[in-house]
Amino acid sequence: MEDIIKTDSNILSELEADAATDVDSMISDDIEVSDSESLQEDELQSGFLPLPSGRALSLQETYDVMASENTAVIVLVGPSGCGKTTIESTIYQLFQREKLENHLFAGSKTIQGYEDRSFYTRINSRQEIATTPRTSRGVQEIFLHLRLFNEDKKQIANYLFADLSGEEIQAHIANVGSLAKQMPFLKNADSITVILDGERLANKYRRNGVIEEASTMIRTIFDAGLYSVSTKVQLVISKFDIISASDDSTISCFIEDKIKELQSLITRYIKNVTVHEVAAMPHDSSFTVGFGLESLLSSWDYEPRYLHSSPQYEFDEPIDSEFNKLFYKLRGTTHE
Ligand SMILES: Nc1nc2c(ncn2[C@@H]2O[C@H](COP(=O)(O)OP(=O)(O)O)[C@@H](O)[C@H]2O)c(=O)[nH]1
Ligand SMILES: [Mg+2]
Repeated sequence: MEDIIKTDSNILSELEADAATDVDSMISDDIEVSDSESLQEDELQSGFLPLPSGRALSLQETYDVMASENTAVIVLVGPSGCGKTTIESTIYQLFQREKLENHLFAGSKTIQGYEDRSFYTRINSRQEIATTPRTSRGVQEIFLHLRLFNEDKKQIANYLFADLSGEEIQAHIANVGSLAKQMPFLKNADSITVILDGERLANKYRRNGVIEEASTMIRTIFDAGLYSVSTKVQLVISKFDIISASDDSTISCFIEDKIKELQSLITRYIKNVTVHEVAAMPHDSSFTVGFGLESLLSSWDYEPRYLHSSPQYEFDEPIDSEFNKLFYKLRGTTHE
């Protein structure tokens, strides 16, 4: 009797040992790693696509976004140092804290692009002397991407931002044909956002230059026919904290007059012009970070030209079917 019991327990422990080896081999990292390495090589050979880098997108790469969902293309123009990159990266950073004007962050294909640009201007640190790096990039990779959910309209819209310095535009001024050819997205831009450097506007020796540069840029773009009937223009006075700190009424009178002149210049081409005072990264602590950016964001709102999906689409089936819930989720809307 004792022998039988012994034998049984021997069998049992053998079985346990076998099972343990199986589990060991199943969870062994070594085997996993070597398998997956050889698999990866095979996959690469059969032409697998690399993962997206998250960096700024090329024009080619924006087509996927534009073809799949409603998309607004926004081109920021202004001379180097006027504050374009700071406006773009501060908007992204503000979304990490809260919603902006009923817009909720719903993703970005260019997180790395934003992080690169935000590195020097973290709003949490609010550096005394903020040092946004000169935009360094491949000529092709110029679009930053935001996907936002509009709570009021219950709609998802994509925003593609390109910033062009005066110098880049200047380089094409001599040949209007080349401006159209090299920057075809300008023609289809939903918004052209002209940035006037508030720091230079606050300096009476430099302020005339700001207005001259802006009107040259506006004429260049519009004379080349790079706009459509639905294009909107925003005139943005950046670094408004500096203007406000100067406390000089002649500056505000000058700005008011010149803005009117620029507005009437633009309305020769298009009607939809708005003016915005912005301090994206104020040095003066009496201004909040991102001052004026909410109103600017609203002015960029997507307005349908070609509808990708009908926002009011209704189902015959009961609303709570699992399929419908999935459909609403994919579409980026809720069913309320
Ligand atoms: N005082 C102040 N400085 C700003 C503001 N926005 C940007 N700047 C500074 O202006 C400089 C140029 O900004 P940047 O965004 O790189 O200009 P870009 O060349 O047009 O992209 C940087 O040193 C920023 O810190 C602002 O709202 N207030
Ligand atoms: Mg820049």
